[in-house]
Parts: sequence; structure tokens; C-alpha cells
Amino acid sequence: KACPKFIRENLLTILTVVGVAAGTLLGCGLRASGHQWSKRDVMYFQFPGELFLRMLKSLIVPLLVSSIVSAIGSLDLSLSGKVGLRAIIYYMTTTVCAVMLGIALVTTIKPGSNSKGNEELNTTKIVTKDTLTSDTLLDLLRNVFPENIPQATIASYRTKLIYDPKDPKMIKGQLETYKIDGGYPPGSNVLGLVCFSIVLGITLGKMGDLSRPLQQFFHSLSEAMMIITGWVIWMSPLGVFFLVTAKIMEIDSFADLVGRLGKYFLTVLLGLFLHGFGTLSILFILATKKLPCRYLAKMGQVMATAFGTASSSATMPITIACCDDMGLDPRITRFVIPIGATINMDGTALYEAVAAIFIAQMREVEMTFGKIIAVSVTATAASIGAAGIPQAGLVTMVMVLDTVNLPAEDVSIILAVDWLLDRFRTTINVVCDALGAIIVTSLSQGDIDKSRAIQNEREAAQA
Ligand code: DAS
Repeated sequence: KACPKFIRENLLTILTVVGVAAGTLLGCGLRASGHQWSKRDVMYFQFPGELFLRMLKSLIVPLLVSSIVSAIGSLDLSLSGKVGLRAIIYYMTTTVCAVMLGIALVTTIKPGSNSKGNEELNTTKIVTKDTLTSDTLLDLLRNVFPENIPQATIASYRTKLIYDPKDPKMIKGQLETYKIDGGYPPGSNVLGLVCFSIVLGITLGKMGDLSRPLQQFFHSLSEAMMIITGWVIWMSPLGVFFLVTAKIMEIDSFADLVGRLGKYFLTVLLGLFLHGFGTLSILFILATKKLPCRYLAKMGQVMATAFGTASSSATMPITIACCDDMGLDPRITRFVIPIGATINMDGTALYEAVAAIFIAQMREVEMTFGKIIAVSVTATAASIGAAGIPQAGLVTMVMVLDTVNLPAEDVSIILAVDWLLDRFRTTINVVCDALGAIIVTSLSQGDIDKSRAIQNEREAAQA
């Protein structure tokens, strides 16, 4: 009775946030000690955090498939159609707003113009393939249709530029699209699984009684995964503590953070903040006629885990558990959260648009209106194609850079601060998904009640 109600109700969130803060302090302290930490030292520090991340990742595939299939299967088709449409409209609207905001900021602040260190950049030949964008977009579509379901999360298509071994800057002029797990570690690219699960869920919804055994199976599997999530979630404080400590120990230097990438870093942070607490909040108030702060306060655990793991897929089980705690309809939550965690990444979209134009400014490449439109489109597509794993946004950045005729290697310019920006953009990605679940539930409340009334009548008639 001694500890106040607030602490009792939010104990785990408080511990996880403390874990992130303590990890940051310890990481900085270990660096300040001046001792040269070897990769092995970092690996030992990271190990408990890595185990925590692996526990969360092991839940992703069974939870994602079972949640989407059982959620869509349990909704009548008209309701799941309406919920799906509202979710897609929300995802597209928020992502486009994020990209527009990012472009407005980077073209106003101009973090890359006349910043130090431009000269050595211009010596690099700007050599790229103009078909890379179309090929990477085709990869995105290929990954939507997995040819082998059990392998779906491993075989992700990525078009790779084949460099001339004699001159690494010259591209041999050919592109090879092949099935690799490079770029995305196995089990991370779940776009194909999400699409398959949606189709299977709709099919089960159409099959009526014949689908009952499968619906029961997927519903039980989803509930079992959420129970395991409830156990794993208690390891978050320690998990994020070790992940953050090790990450701070292993980065090369903070110099870039305050040096020539400082303005870029702050531009992205400003964009993420304005999007998260500006655009999203306005949309939330318009859609639900409620203030988001009450909900955001309950998302501390989700935000801290997203920040600590830098993976929205790994955070997904915790996002679903948080939505359950908020009393949302589980069928809607288990429908929109897994899809949102895979294709709705506002933070990533904003970051990719800012980064591409920042690099163009560093190279004094003229940004025409047409190029800005192209960046908007490819940054949106890149955020859909990015997997929910650490620094996935960097991987799909190649497509956006190519749009403004910049070489893929230029990603290295922003690498130094990406490990930290990734955590902030992942947090925004996840907050946007959770707010989306609340908004879609609120907009669908009337349809949910109607569908439940029809279901009750049907059961009464059968009784
Ligand atoms: N870390 C990715 C995520 O999990 C985002 C990114 O890399 O842009 O959402």
C-alpha cells in the first residue's frame, strides 16, 4: 500500500525507462573512462540485451500470422473491409504528412548547404544506375508475394549493384536481382507474411463453418503468444539497459553528432517531434475528439522498448499488449498493429526524405521540384519496404538516393549518427501504429457494435 497507485500501475514502464537512462549513463561513463573497449567487451555487455531481443523476435512470426488471420477471420467481411480501408488511409495520410514535413524542414533549414567537408565529397564520381529505383520498387512488390511461405521471412529480394572489381566506383552496368538474406537478417522481412495472412484471414472469413478449426487454431496461437509476451515484457528493463550500454560503447565517436551532422541530426529530430506531437496529435483529436496525452502516457513501455531495441517488429508484441491494456477491441488491434508495424513507418519516411535531400545539399546537387516529388514517392515506398529491424531505413535509403542521382555509397555520410536517429524514428513509427489502432477502433465503433448485434442475433436464432 506504501507505493502510490501510479507507480504500482506503471512499474514496468518506469523500470524500462530507467533501464534506458541507466544504460545511457553507464555507456557514457565507460567511454569517458578512456579504456579501449574491445569488440569482445562490447559483445559481453550486449549479450543479455541480445537474448531479450531474440526472445521478442522469436514471437514476431507466430504472433503476426496468428493475430492477423484470427482477427480478420473473426470479423465479418464488410467490417474487416472497412477497418482495413480506414487503417490504410490512416497509414498513407500520416506517412505522406511525415514526408512533406521532412522536406519542408530540410529545404528550409538546409543542414547540408555550405557545411564543412563538402569539398572531398565532390571528388567522388556520381555513378549510379537510373534503373535502381524501378528495380528496388519491383523488389518491394516481389517481397509482397512470397513464393515459399515457410521461407517468406528469409528470402527477401534485393537488387544489388554489381561493381567492377577493378574500379569499385564504376558499376559493371548490370543489376542482378536474386534471393538473398543479405540486407535483412533472416526472419525480419515480414511483408510477404503480412499479405499472405491477410488473404488467408479473408478466406477463412468467407469459408463459414468449414474454417472453424483453423480459426480456433489461430485464435489460440495468438492468445498463447500474448501470454508469452507477458512473460518476456518483464525482461525489458534489463534488456534495454544492456542494449543501450553496448551500443554507446561501440560507436566510433560523438564528434559527428555535434559536428557537420549536427544540423542534420537536429533537423530530423525536430521533424520527428513535430510529426509525433503535432500532426499525429491533430489527426488523433480530429478522429476521436479526445486528447492523445492520456493514451501517450500509457505508451511509455512501448516507447522505451522501441527506443531500446530500435526495432518496431520486436516491439510489436508489446504494442499489442499495451493496446489490450487500454481496452481496445482485440480483433481490431491484432489486425492493424502487425500490419502497421510492417508497412507504416512515418519516422522512417520522414528521415529518408530529409537524409536524401541533406546529402544532395552536401553535394550541391540542384533539387528541382520534380526531384522533390520523386523523393517524396520513393521515401514513402522505402518506408513501406523497410523491415522493422535496426537501421532498416538505411538499407532502403539507396532507392531514395538514386532518385536524386546520388551514389548508393553516400549512405556512409550519415552513418555516424544513424544508430541514434534510428531509435527516435522507431519510437515515432511505433507511436503512430498505436495511435492508429485507437483511431481505427474509434472510427469503427459503430460498425463493431452493429456487427456484434448481428452476431448475437445469429447465435440467438441458432440457440
Ligand atoms: N529501425 C526501424 C524500425 O524498426 C526503422 C528504421 O530503420 O528506419 O522501425
